[in-house]
Amino acid sequence: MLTAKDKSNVAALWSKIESKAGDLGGEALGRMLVAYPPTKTYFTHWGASELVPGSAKVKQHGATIMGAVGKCVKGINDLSGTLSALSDLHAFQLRVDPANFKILAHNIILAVAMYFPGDFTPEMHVSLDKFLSALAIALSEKYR
Ligand code: HNI
Repeated sequence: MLTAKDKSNVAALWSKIESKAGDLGGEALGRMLVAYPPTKTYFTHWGASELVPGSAKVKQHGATIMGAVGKCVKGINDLSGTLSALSDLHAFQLRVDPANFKILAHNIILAVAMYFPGDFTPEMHVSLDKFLSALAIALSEKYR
């Protein structure tokens, strides 16, 4: 469960990283595709040349994902409601195995640590990890 402290940590961290959120998302998505190659199967419609770190599609979609993460920072008290439509989309149209949400979350944490090493204290790490875990659970809700 996210404590009040987790929520304030996430809000504080987000205010620092928000202006770079698009870059962070591209970094995280590009790394996910390389380090966890089965995740590439969901993006084959982009074509092989785009399924690499730094491609236009990866940058653009990384920014899209982080836009949704930003909405979740604002909607942290109602993640299920905030992610309801996106959960539907991932469950019934995109058919993404929800196990992958944790893999992307791991890569987002990694990218935050890379870009903001000074702000990535152990306390921020644990709150960000708990927040992204809660986000992944909410994004999985429509699967059942
Ligand atoms: Ni995800 C599309 C948010 C995890 C595969 N995804 C989106 C969109 C958002 C989004 C926003 C755009 C929706 C729209 O067009 O209306 N995705 C998120 C978030 C997470 C996440 C917040 C977790 C933190 N998605 C994942 C994972 C995979 C994934 C882990 C697969 C491994 N998502 C997709 C695919 C699309 C997508 C595929 C469609 C891409 C496209 O080409 O339009």
